[in-house]
Amino acid sequence: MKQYLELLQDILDNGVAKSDRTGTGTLSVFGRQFRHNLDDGFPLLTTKKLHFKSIANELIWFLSGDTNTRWLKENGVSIWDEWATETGDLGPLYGAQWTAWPTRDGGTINQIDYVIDCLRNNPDSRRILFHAWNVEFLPDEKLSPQDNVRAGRMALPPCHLLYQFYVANGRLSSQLLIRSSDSFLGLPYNTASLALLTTMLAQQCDLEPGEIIICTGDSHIYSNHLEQVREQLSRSPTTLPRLEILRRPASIYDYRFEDFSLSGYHPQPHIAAPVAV
Ligand code: DHF
Ligand code: TMP
Repeated sequence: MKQYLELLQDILDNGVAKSDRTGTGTLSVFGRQFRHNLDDGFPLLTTKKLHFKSIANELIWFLSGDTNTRWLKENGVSIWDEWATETGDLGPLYGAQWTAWPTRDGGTINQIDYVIDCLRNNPDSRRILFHAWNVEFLPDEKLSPQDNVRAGRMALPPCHLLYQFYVANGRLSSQLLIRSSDSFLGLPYNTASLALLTTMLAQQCDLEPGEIIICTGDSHIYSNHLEQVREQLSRSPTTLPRLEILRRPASIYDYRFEDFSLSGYHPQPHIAAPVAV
């Protein structure tokens, strides 16, 4: 995860001060990429403690098609609370678009089923991807997340929006486009989540996990994360943990948090930072 720390340094060195929707202010660079071979361990930061349970349960929740925070809360995850209405609704964001993209005849398309079918039956395809940028439901930037949800729109437009997969030599690789990357808070989650999804899909499709590649568009550090970033950059990464999946669930939709066993995760202490809403 040296490349992640290099990206933070790159933003500090080359970032342009930009205003942003939340009024916080950022240092920002555009268009960066890093990759990680999953043979080298599970990419969960060791230079600060991350809450793996939040990452795994968020992914399970996306795959279930749920867009209400109730299940997350019941399972100890609060990372979406700030954007939800008082009833927990977030509008038709990730889970809805991944598994129930609406069609013109009133039906839905499950993009995850499509990806699994391709990986099993047409692994050389160059079209193995799913995405969440459904323009009809994007929020109006002038409204609050909650008012957008009340208007039938997403609370936030997708940040991690295009997932593409690639099979060669029996190994499954993935590439993710993140259009807007909160490099201190969001990016470590997005990286671990992509690694977990890739490992789960590989298991379901009798493949070995290969490489993950993360491409970030607006790659920023919020002005109120600078101290935290410097603290993190003063630390040295240690050995990555290993992820084992303890059983083979019947489908990609049947994973539970208890199926994941993370060993050898010995991170340095958590570094708290405020999230820009
Ligand atoms: N908005 C912004 N400005 N940045 C984000 O990263 C972000 N991410 C969203 C929704 N909106 C966002 C969803 N994902 C945290 C991490 C991921 C996330 C939302 C929030 C976060 O606050 N992480 C804390 C600990 C939180 C916990 O595990 O309970 C951290 O220190 O990593
Ligand atoms: P924006 O919609 O104005 O780009 O704001 C979204 C913010 O949330 C931005 O800082 C990026 C961040 N973010 C991530 O980095 N990763 C995520 O998974 C999510 C949901 C948001």
